[in-house]
Amino acid sequence: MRTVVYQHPQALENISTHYCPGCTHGIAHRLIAEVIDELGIQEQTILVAPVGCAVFAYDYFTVDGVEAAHGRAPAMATGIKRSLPDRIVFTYQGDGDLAAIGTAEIIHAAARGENITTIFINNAIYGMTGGQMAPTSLPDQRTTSSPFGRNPAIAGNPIRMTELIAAIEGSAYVVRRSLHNVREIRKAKKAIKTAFRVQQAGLGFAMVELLSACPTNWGLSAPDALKWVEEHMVPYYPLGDYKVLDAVKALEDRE
Ligand SMILES: Cc1ncc(C[n+]2csc(CCOP(=O)(O)OP(=O)(O)O)c2C)c(N)n1
Ligand code: SF4
Repeated sequence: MRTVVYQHPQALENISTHYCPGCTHGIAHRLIAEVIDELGIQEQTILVAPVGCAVFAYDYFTVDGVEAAHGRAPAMATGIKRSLPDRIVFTYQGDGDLAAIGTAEIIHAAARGENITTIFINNAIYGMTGGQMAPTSLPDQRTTSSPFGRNPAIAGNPIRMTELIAAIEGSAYVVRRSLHNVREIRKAKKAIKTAFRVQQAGLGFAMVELLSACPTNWGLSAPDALKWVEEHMVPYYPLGDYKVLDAVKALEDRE
């Protein structure tokens, strides 16, 4: 008898990505694709891609996809979902995209309780444009635009988007997970699945933040970057469930 231990997800193209070695965008893509396969929603899913390193995400998923201008993904997803309510619509956004130029879009999509799913990749830096400080960069974090470390007195404090969105009345499911080890990756997949199921059940806005690594712009090896996530990001951005409506809990209980 043959036991299948590895299979390429159908919802992901079987090609190499342009991401740097050790970048966790690839892990996030794989988890989303596995969830799409398991839920059997490949034909009805539409991805709204961001700017940033994931700008070509639509090249990797074998689902329909569109590209939004910087930060506008939740607005575009809103329009698509309202005109095609039978589709499963998700945005995939970095912290520069979601927490800088797109702050207004994500807050108002949550406030309206849009029935869309957002996967928020927080790597504490602008990856694509050369490693500048992002709203999520940690105090004292060195970036190309804060070479002496982020000084909150000058640059302001990092924004904890998950806590912010969870406080908004329209959101239904808002959680933070991490991709720095296998145990956390498994938890992340479960949360992504719940976030898609929330949309299937019509329960409203769902967001999963994933603490992620950018070894290239952090100037670290791939293993050290994962350690940096665990040792520096997790304490500042605690993992956990920040908003789970009772109706969502009922969904999880049925699983
Ligand atoms: C309207 C607009 N402003 C600025 C840019 C430049 N830009 C492209 S990607 C990016 C940063 C993206 O960082 P993030 O969203 O954190 O994603 P990452 O690259 O880290 O995955 C910026 C500032 C742009 N493309 N469009
Ligand atoms: S620059 Fe950073 S976020 Fe972008 S692909 Fe490379 S490691 Fe990933």
